[in-house]
Amino acid sequence: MKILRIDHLGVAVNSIENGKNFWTDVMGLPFEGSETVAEQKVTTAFFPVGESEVELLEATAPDSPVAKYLEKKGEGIHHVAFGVENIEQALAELKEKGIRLIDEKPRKGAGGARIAFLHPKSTNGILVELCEK
Ligand code: CMX
Repeated sequence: MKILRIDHLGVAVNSIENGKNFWTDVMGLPFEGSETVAEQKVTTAFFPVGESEVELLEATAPDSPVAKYLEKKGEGIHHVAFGVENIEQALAELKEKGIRLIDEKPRKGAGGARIAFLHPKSTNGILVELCEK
């Protein structure tokens, strides 16, 4: 498995509209636009930082994973995404090593990326996303 970079940090927020000023006006990051990923029940907004990005996540439905997270923990870092060269190969290797996969096969994420999540119980309590662009 080849990890290329930290692709993005996913930050759960109650409202992108209210949350984005900190990242633009205070931190000085550009706002790259937002996109709703219907399959994940989230709206995302991206703020590039070097070769990585901050991704704000707002739930689009009460049963969204992000809505559940906000209810339980409040706003904060929701996941860390690693860019990989070959996501199928990475998932096969991690499964072989006994890591609990949330997604056995990649699914569609924001920006046309192919993504898959690893369960926090296998990863020191962090929701890890693999992402191939
Ligand atoms: N980070 C760390 N731990 C998390 C977590 C997160 N984001 N979400 C849940 N957990 C923990 C819970 O606290 C819980 O721990 P305890 O058992 O110690 O209490 C455990 O994981 C299981 O959580 P749960 O509430 O019982 O189960 P959920 O139904 O909330 O499912 C998870 C959790 C991770 C499997 C689910 O949220 C999921 O499939 N996430 C992946 C998809 C996703 O988050 N999509 C949104 C992002 C979209 C994008 O970037 O495009």
